[in-house]
Amino acid sequence: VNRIPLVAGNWKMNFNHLEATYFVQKFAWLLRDAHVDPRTCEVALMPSFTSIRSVQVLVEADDLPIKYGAQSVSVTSQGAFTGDVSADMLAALGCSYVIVGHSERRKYHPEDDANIVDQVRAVLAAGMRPILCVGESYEERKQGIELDFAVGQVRDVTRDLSVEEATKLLIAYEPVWAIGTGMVATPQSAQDAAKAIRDDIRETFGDETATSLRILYGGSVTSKNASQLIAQPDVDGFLVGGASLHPEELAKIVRLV
Ligand code: G2H
Repeated sequence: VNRIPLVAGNWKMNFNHLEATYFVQKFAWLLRDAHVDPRTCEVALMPSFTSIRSVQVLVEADDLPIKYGAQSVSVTSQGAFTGDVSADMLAALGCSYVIVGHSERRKYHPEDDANIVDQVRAVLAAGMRPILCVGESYEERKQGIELDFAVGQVRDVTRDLSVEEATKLLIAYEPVWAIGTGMVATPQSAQDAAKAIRDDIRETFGDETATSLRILYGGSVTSKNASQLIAQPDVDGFLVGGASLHPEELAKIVRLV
């Protein structure tokens, strides 16, 4: 199976454009020092909207092996939508990825399944790739229905996609109880969820789409737990939150992948 792993730093609402610049300069140096090869591990940063341009300028100036993207996107393409940012605007900045349906967006914004499907479509139409986030809360895990829940979330969003669209998708399995808590999922439960998701995608979209689908794990990933998680056959990389705010720590995780 030839799935190039992806380590994506989800900065959430951290770093203004000057801090982002400082981070990228330091991080790029660390990647170079570690001889990170983008053909064997892809690296991406997901800054706030206000910092994307700063990241782009540095990446393009030095042809850095760093991709970047956004943490959310408007479902409409343009017009009277005060405060929104369109997929075309992000694509024009050279974004490769957009996180869609992160649990923090589902919680603090009116992002329901219909909105998330529309975001996925908007991202694809603009030529970028969505990273769809799913994952159960502590309640569902207690009831033992975590796999059905995560698979159900994937289904709710993917059911109307074509095979071509589904093939461009990435999925991040992020159990809500593990987000920012220091309580990382065990390698086995990350594997179980990733496998359940891949099996379900296989059923709906066929073997080729399922085999090429990259499934990331997210939730309290650090350089201490990354090795065991990435050793799982269906875990193809990470969406890293807190640990991605420290260039040395993020570079360490990249080196382990
Ligand atoms: C989960 C993750 C990044 P953290 O939200 O998306 O954050 O690593 O801080 O748990």
